Amino acid sequence: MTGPPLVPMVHLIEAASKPVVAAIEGIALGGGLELALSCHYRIAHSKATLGFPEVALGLLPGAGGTQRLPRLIGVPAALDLITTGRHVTAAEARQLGIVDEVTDLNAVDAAVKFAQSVTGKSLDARRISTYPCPRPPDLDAIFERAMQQVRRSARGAIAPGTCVQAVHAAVTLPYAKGMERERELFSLLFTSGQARALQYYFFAQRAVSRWSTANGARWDTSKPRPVRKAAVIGLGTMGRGITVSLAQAGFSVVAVETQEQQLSEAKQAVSGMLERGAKRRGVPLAHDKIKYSCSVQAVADVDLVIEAVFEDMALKKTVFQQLSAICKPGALLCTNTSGLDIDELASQTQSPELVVGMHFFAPAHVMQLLEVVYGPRSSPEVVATAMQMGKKMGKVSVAVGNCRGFVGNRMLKPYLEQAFFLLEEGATPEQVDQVLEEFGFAMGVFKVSDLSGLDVGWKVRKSDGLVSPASTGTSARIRGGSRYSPLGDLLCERGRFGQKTGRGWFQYDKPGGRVAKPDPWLHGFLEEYRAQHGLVARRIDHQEVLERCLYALINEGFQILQDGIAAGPEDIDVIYVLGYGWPRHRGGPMFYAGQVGLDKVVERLEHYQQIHPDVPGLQPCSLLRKLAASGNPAIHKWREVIQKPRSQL
Ligand code: ZOZ
Ligand code: NAD
Repeated sequence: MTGPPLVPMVHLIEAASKPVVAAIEGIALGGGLELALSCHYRIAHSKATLGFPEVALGLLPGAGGTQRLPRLIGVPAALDLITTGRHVTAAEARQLGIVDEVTDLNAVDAAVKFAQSVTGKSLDARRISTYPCPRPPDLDAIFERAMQQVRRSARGAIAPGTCVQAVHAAVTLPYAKGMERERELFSLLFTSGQARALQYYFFAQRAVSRWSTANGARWDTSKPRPVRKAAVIGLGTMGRGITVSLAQAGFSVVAVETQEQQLSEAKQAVSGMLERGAKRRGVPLAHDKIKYSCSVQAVADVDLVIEAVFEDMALKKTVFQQLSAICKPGALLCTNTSGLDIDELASQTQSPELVVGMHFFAPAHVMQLLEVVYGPRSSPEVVATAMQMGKKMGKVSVAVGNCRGFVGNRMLKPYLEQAFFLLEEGATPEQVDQVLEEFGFAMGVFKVSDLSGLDVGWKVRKSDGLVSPASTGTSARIRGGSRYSPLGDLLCERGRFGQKTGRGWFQYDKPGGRVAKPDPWLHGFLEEYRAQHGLVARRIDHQEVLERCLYALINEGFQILQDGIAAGPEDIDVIYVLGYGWPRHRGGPMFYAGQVGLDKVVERLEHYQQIHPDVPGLQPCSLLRKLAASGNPAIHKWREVIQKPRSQL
């Protein structure tokens, strides 16, 4: 590995005896900016964008960028740009000193004119590699802070910290030595699995926008309908965030609750979110976009409704019947259900082709994912409209088929189930979460459960007939012949719904609090539970926690592919990275499985299944076995092996 071929070119340009002026139009990201920094002058069009996004692909600017940029704009600004990959406008680039001039006219013409004006002037002071790197007095503190910052946000990704080391070399070493260090560090990143995972993920996220559905609708043939006014029904955990996302995207919103008290609490929460959004992220304040109402009649003239009432099929059916009667003809009726049958809801309406799932993720104003769930009767243009709405709200929309839990929550079920079983066998929520967070998840599964609300899953289990508080002995932990853990149900029976009640798997300082603290009450409760069920706690190592939780989730992912619910492994990976905080530098669960080795995943699942024969989720599914047996092919070859049900028609 000798580094990118751009290196000799940038050195030749910089060494030229004639002035070289970079004319920057459009985007100068990565290699483009490397090239521009090797020039003696830089002129940018006012609409140009500049930056070093390499860190997001698991790399660093490897053609001298880490050595030149701090020499040009100073260490703190260079660290910021290189470690975040942030893009800057031409105006900011001018302010930082990256470009010499900004023009609203043709940048090439301006650069030629500029070159003529500097002809004959010495270039000695224009070769950035010859500049001494500025050394502010608090240099050590700057690097210490930068390292702390990247450690806090990187969640195990190595590129940001390596970028800091490369910039450090610019300050501590002469240019030539610094370039050697940059090359070494680049090579380290290039050969790490993380760069491959991040590059795979980069293309996966683009691939999901070219969606297609099992009944033949496609991104390039289905035209979205115009939507100006939307409504949200139910302003709880999810409805509030959905309202904020819609208003911030410029839609007029009618927000509906059942009673004045809930409405006024929701209004206060929504206003807070809008104000923090404006303050922290510069999003325009959008209070005036929202009208609040306690009457569902207020949605009569909207183009699209998103229902976000309790996860209760009977209630949702009533709401859909009402909406079908009240809404104007052609209005889209969407549900934010976590996993109920979209088609059953569609059947309550006069126009089932207008019904589609718009499944947001908690916290809904922050998480970047939207699962668009198409039922067998959802029309192509309705799917296209929901997909486009997600995009307008700044989210990545992924089209998925209709089944229990769709893609994300269907995989979450066996993952959460393993986490419950681990508690029964001796683990604590903080231990399980620590292992998952060390792996790189933004939050462990128990913290996520507290954030979402334990009552959401409880309502579903109750309606499925799984919750039977009276049963004791082994039957309390068996349902339909399979192992079942009632732990979540027992917590809900005690009013522990998570963050919203201030108690769940963890304790919080108040209802609505966000800082999770271990709860001694829960430890005592788990001990009592184990004693009552004759379970003996054992020490469970990190590897077992990780393998059981992740491989059960991954196995379900393969089953989903086999069933044709997700179009491809990329869709699943994007859903997990953007919807559930899966570490991007591990590519997503399906990519990760390929990196571990599909045969190894099968072998470990079989191992755990032998120990827990009453857990069907540990039985490797046939697609996973088939792929493992065909020699662990690269992920882009999986489609050749996947036999989708539609291809058998
Ligand atoms: O930690 C980041 C994250 O991504 N966590 C993972 C969240 C996740 O996995 N969500 C998916 C839940 S599952 C789901 O939604 C599907 C479903 O159908 C569930 C059905 C029930 C199933 C239950 C079983 C599990 C997160 C983005 C949360 C925070 O990241 P940062 O710490 O970098 O963010 P900040 O501090 O910059 O804050 C950004 C905004 O997020 C708010 N926030 C942070 N922590 C929170 C939270 N909101 C609620 N609870 C928390 N614990 C924070 O307040 C800020 O918003 P604003 O409005 O204050 O600006
Ligand atoms: P929640 O209990 O926090 O809020 C539900 C709200 O709906 C309550 O404020 C309630 O007063 C209101 N409501 C009930 N009936 C109503 C009616 N007829 N008209 C208007 N409002 C009504 O629930 P939530 O967690 O926000 O979940 C809402 C929906 O979103 C559920 O279907 C859930 O499965 C789904 N979902 C939840 C999450 C999550 O993480 N909590 C994530 C994605 C999807």
